[in-house]
Amino acid sequence: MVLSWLKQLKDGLSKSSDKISGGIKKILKSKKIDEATLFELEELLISSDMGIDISSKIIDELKKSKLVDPTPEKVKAIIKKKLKETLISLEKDIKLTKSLNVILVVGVNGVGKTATIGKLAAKFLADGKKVGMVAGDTFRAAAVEQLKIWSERAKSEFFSADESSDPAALAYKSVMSAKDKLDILLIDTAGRLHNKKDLMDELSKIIRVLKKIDESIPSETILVLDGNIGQNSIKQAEVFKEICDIDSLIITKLDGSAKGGVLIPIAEKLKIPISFIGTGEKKEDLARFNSDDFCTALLDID
Ligand SMILES: Nc1nc2c(ncn2[C@@H]2O[C@H](COP(=O)(O)OP(=O)(O)OP(=O)(O)O)[C@@H](O)[C@H]2O)c(=O)[nH]1
Ligand SMILES: [Mg+2]
Repeated sequence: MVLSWLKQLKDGLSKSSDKISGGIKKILKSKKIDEATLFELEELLISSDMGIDISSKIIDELKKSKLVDPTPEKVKAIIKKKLKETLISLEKDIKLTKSLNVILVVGVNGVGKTATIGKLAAKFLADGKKVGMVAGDTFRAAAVEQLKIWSERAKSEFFSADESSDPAALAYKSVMSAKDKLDILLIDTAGRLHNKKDLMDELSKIIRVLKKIDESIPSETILVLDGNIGQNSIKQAEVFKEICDIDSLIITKLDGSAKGGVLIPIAEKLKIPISFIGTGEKKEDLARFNSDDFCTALLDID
């Protein structure tokens, strides 16, 4: 079980790990660590988008280590140790401490909010929870249908707007009817451009209305970011941070790029931890963010 789960994460991150692992092997052909190899290693780390700060810390550590006979395994072990020191503080579990846990999922268009909700629901269901989904993207009929399909897959309750097309009203009604019935309610929201004021105002309204039921709702707000966008995500996130208290990030589509290191500078700059990462389109392709597993997969360590 544990092995297959790690293999799945490794497969999901294989574009990044092929690049890093293949690069390390090539650089270490000279079997020594000198200024030139250190320079190449630093370039390689930076090219995975993990950021200059952490890359230079790793290089300092490699210099200090004065490795005799530097094999890729030994070098990867040093990189992992240094990476983990940073990543461990970015781990975060979604809290499920309430009788009804309302999870609001936000982010710009197309980052993977709806798919991530489907994947989360499948995980919670496997843990024996009663789950509901709210189609808070009330403008697009296709969006409602897309979430409905995920809810059928994950055998979850489904809430969508009838006569009212106001997402805040739908969110309110859904929470009221899920009380005493469900453990978790996942609220999907319309993808919004972070520079469109009216849509951002609508999101504020959803939050305001939820807080009227109980100040502690939503119990978790998750910002979904597309790992392919790289550090531009930071700009998006800053706008969302102004209107919601973001509890954790979910970084998706890490399977699609060789720059899987990008979550490090994103989470560090934003000072928001990471709960899950998305590594594919299937319902299984969502992994709890664990620094040890992530480093093992990113560096392709046995
Ligand atoms: N490869 C890959 N694709 C993903 C991942 N997560 C989501 N996708 C795909 O990305 C596309 C957009 O996902 P959605 O879930 O519709 O994104 P959204 O944020 O809800 O989009 P809007 O509702 O338009 O704002 C879909 O084709 C998903 O299958 C991932 O981790 N990896
Ligand atoms: Mg959507």
